[in-house]
Amino acid sequence: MDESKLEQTLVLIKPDALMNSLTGYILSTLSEFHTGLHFCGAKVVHVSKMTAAEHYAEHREKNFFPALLEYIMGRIHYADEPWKQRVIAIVYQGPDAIRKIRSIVGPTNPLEARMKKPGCIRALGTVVPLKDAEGNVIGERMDNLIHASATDDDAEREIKLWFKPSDIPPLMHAYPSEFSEDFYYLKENKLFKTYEPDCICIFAPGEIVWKSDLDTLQQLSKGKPSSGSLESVVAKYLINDDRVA
Ligand code: 3AN
Repeated sequence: MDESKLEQTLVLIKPDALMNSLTGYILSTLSEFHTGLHFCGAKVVHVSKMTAAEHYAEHREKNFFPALLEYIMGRIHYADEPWKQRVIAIVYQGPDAIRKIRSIVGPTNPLEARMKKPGCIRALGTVVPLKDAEGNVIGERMDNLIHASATDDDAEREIKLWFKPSDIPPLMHAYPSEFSEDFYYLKENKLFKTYEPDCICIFAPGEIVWKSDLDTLQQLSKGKPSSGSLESVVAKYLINDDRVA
């Protein structure tokens, strides 16, 4: 198959879009009829702080980072209804998937989106001032309804963060996967290969996992440096598991 046909991108329908019942509109706008792209993964996720922080790792040092985590975790739009705190994560696949979806999504800032690209999805978003304890404006929160991967590298990192290989049909896997031959457990944010009381199983022998995640855990379990972090693996294999905060 032509490799470009396999291009994949991650979309997150964020809590403000869910609260405003824009899910149907977004799904129709991104439908195969309009974009030529296919679904290859979809799930409803209660976003842990670990997943949120991994997803937005590049913004860790920014002043809007804490507000960004609260936003994607649904704590702003569903403050009093924690069971509704969720996003819809979707993988789309097809020719030019990343550019096509970014173009329909529009600029990051909803005010700019309205000016520069009327009709794009983010034109329906809003910008909220962020204030310090004294009430001084120290920045802004961009409630822009939807996330879409910006580059090939972002798409790979993000799809692997939100989806396990078994969440995606086998013929639609874009990245190498492998079967684990070992158990890997988590306890108090540390990795173990043998069972400890009160540990959580990250993955078990026979489970299909992204090869890069297996490499990461193999390296870390030997005490060696790894290109991926323990959090980036745990955040995904324990999605929707409320033992991970
Ligand atoms: P995009 O989502 O368009 O790829 P990124 O990756 O630069 O933009 O930023 C991720 C998210 O962080 C944005 N969707 C937005 O919610 C928030 N963000 C980015 N830049 C700012 C900023 N200058 N002020 C406030 N929030 C921001």
